[in-house]
Amino acid sequence: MHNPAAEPHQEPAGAWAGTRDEGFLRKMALEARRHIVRMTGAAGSGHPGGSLSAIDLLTALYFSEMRHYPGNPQEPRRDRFVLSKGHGCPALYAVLGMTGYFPMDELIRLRKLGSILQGHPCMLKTPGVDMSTGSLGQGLSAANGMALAQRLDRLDNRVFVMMGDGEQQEGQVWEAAMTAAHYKLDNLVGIIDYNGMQIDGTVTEVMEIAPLAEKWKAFGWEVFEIDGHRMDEILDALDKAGAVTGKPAMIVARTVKGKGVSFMEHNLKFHGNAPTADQVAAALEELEQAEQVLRTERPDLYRAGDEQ
Ligand SMILES: Cc1ncc(C[n+]2csc(CCOP(=O)(O)OP(=O)(O)O)c2C)c(N)n1
Ligand SMILES: [Mg+2]
Repeated sequence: MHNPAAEPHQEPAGAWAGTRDEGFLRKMALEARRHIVRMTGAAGSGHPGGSLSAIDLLTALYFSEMRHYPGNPQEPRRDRFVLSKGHGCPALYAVLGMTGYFPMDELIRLRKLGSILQGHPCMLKTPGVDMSTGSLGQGLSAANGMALAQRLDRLDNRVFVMMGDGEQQEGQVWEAAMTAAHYKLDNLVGIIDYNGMQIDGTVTEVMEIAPLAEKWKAFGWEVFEIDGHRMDEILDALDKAGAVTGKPAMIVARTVKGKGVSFMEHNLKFHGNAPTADQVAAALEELEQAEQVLRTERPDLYRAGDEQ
């Protein structure tokens, strides 16, 4: 019988794998934010707000937590990631590019005809994308299937899935929540990007989802509530989620839509609108200032030759 676990496999590539260096992760998140701003600006469309709220979490996943193989995207032992809030894909594309799944100059071709980087993630086009998403509410169901399959194959890899807070209003999410608990999927970790905003209003105005953590607990999940922009809290929650046995784990991460670019923060306009050329310049200027702060705090990260 075919047993993928018995096959030789590549170790994760790149110096970032498994790092706990918060300064390094903050540096990567800043770089990813610049890519998000540039690529949506170049595309003239896309979803910068929900990409910027998710990017610290995605940076921790791809540069620290996940076992993945950019040089061999189909490696059977890879952890899986499902971006259920598929419109946030500029964030995913940034970390996939930075960790080496494809050349960085692809990023600027976001949403172009024939590009490998479509407006929503496509598993047939983009190396490193394991599930096509964009229709909200479906990702957790797909992740459940992956987690069950990996259990059947006796693989020890894990499945991570990120959902939006507005997405919690989809009924399918709660069917999938029951399923994961019923099957005790402790190889599954969910993350909710709780930025308080959806497409055309706050989540509270459109359809309240609170008390969110309590709901997931009631559905049989172990729940961790964190600030989704603090690397220490993110790493700690991922550790704890990884240690949960007998049930799935959910990280409810409080975030800010548009985080890191002041005029995008809490601004509904940047849910689904790209920055203009002037706004791209202003955003990059702000991110450069943030980089200066980190450079002062952690000069070791910026020694000549260490620049990425
Ligand atoms: C089934 C479905 N309905 C509607 C949409 C259109 N849509 C795209 S993004 C979005 C809002 C999502 O809000 P949230 O889940 O909070 O995402 P975030 O704030 O992280 O961008 C909506 C309604 C969709 N993609 N799929
Ligand atoms: Mg939201």
